[in-house]
Amino acid sequence: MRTMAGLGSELPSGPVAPMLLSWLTGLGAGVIVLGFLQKILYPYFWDDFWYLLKVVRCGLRMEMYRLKGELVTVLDKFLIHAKKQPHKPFIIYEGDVYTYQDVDRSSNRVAHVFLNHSTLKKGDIVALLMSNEPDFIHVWFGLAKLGCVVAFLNSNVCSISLLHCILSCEPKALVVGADLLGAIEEILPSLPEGVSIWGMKDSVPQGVISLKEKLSTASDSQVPRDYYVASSLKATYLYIFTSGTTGLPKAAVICQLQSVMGSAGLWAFGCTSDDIVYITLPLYHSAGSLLGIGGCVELGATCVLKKKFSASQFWNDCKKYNVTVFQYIGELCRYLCKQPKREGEKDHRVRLAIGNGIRSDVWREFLDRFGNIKMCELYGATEGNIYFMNHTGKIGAVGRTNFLYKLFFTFDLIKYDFQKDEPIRNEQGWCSHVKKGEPGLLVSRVNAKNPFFGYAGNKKQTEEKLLRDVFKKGDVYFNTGDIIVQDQENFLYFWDRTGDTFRWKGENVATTEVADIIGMLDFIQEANVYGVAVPGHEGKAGMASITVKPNKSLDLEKVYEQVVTFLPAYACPKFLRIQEKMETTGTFKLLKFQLVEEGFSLLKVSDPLYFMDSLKKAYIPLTKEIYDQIMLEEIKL
Ligand SMILES: *[C@@H]1O[C@H](CO)[C@@H](O)[C@H](O)[C@H]1NC(C)=O
Ligand SMILES: *[C@@H]1O[C@H](CO)[C@@H](O)[C@H](O)[C@H]1NC(C)=O
Ligand SMILES: *[C@@H]1O[C@H](CO)[C@@H](O)[C@H](O)[C@H]1NC(C)=O
Ligand SMILES: CC(=O)N[C@H]1CO[C@H](CO)[C@@H](O)[C@@H]1O
Repeated sequence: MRTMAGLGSELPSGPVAPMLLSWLTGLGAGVIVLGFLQKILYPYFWDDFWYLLKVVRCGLRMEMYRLKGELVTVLDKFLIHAKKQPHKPFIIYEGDVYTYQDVDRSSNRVAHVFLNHSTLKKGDIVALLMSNEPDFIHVWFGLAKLGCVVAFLNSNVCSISLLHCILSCEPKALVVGADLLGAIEEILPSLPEGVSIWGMKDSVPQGVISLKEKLSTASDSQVPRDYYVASSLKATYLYIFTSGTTGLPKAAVICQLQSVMGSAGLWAFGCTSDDIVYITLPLYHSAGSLLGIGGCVELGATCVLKKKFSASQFWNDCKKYNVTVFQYIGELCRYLCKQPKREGEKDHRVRLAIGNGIRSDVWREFLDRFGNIKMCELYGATEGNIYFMNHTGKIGAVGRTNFLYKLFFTFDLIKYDFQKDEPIRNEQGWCSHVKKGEPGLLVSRVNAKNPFFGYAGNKKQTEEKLLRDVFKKGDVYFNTGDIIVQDQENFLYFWDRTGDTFRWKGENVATTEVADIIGMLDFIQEANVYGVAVPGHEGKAGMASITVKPNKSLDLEKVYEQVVTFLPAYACPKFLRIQEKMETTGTFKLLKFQLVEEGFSLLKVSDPLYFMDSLKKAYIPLTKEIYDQIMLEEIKL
């Protein structure tokens, strides 16, 4: 999920005073220069100025932590609020109110259970598989109180992919929500013996310990601070799974710095402790957890948590709980716009929405229909070291930059070869900048100020996200994999994603993962997976182009069964294309560019095409009739 968790950017290093000084002189000089130019050249001066001031304030706060050698983490902030405002609602879930004190005590209980009945200690990793519910936060904070690193598992992921995720982060324990115990039964025998498994239910399958039962007798007293005190901003805090650019999901390392910076997001957009924030996005992504929950903790605000987004209940919930802020992804706004019109749609207290991926047309329609809500787009990758916020109010833009911003975040847009799917290098081997208005690959310099912490236990994939020797020998850049355009006024627009992932329903789909699953079928020669644009949908729908082994025949039923069994719903290909032969590049990479261009168009593709019919639960031939219905947005994908 792209969020602003990548906000963790200025990690100060080197002598403090010169750094502070350079920031301040930089800012001071900038102010004077801009003052002159403002009226003619710089209409966004004040917007930029206030925004930068906040960035500077955040930077100074980090600097203070470093100076004093004492870090106030998100957990520390939570404990401060729990003491100061114990009776203030922190979480509202299905009508029940959990105050700051309630959550504090419940998380103490979790901590005590593990102290009492396990050998978990500071630095141990615990995987958490849970839907959005208060227990997610109780367990997360409870384990944080023991200094454990919690790895959030995507609750849509199942069977072998889930097993892979769990194994890849080498946890000492796995905690599973009541509603997800069924999902792990199948993989229980494959889990290593050293992993203890805890279920949030009274009756649990064999081999699982009932956390719920133990909680009922656990103490709710405070855990000593020595258990969790964070040694530095670079200390690992969480693992959050992302699909990077290739292969199965990977655990991105989230350190204290990123979590503290992420929690400043709501504040940076102007939220206060009086705000009531509606979170329907999954907590296992950084948007929901770091920005949403972390943001509420930072402010001491209230969060209305929803198990799952529901378009029909959305505005009722907002009215019922006096919601003032919500978090979105582009799809969410589109679904809300598609709901039948009702009376009094502008009659609510929502004033701000924070998220990403809303398209200009939806953005306009949304404002027209639901009233004057300030939409705050932001850009960033969970594991990345760069972020943008639209702090000026330009529809469609993900953010804005200027030379001052570039003092903090050294990023560049470089020329990209879309056919070969790699950055263009000149004869000397260097990359080059694109001109304004041209799409380029967003890369961000990795150095002490903008660190990249990589993926847990995965050197190879960490290395794959990095570009080296970009402009000069020895430089290192984080490859966001996103193509961005900067216009003449320095607004930044999201253009496309490169490489081997695409986004669908707010999740990243790694094409190699899908291809591997299909490739397991014995009649498949090769599977080439990519995303295709579909009218009226955010992101790209999955398409698998396959070739069948000689003397074998294609069994569509088996393909269907295979993908729905082993892949989360959002990753199942919506379309199949059956090719005779597959073209590869000189380096045997499958060629995708042409295939993506042709999409599922009956006019351009002569190969047989199939469509996943979710009602018939089968792949059916893509007829002219179905094709037209998809183009007219009459079929829900
Ligand atoms: C430890 O476990 C026992 C038995 O379940 C329980 O009675 C006791 O209260 C627990 N201690 C703490 C500190 O939670
Ligand atoms: C919402 O605000 C109204 C008016 O201030 C108040 O009467 C009501 O109790 C509030 N509802 C909730 C759930 O806080
Ligand atoms: C496919 O079948 C034909 C005839 O039945 C046979 O000659 C050929 O060797 C087979 N090819 C493979 C790869 O099995
Ligand atoms: C933080 C911020 O100012 N965001 C702006 C992003 O763009 C929308 C477009 O209307 C503005 O309303 C927001 O104010």
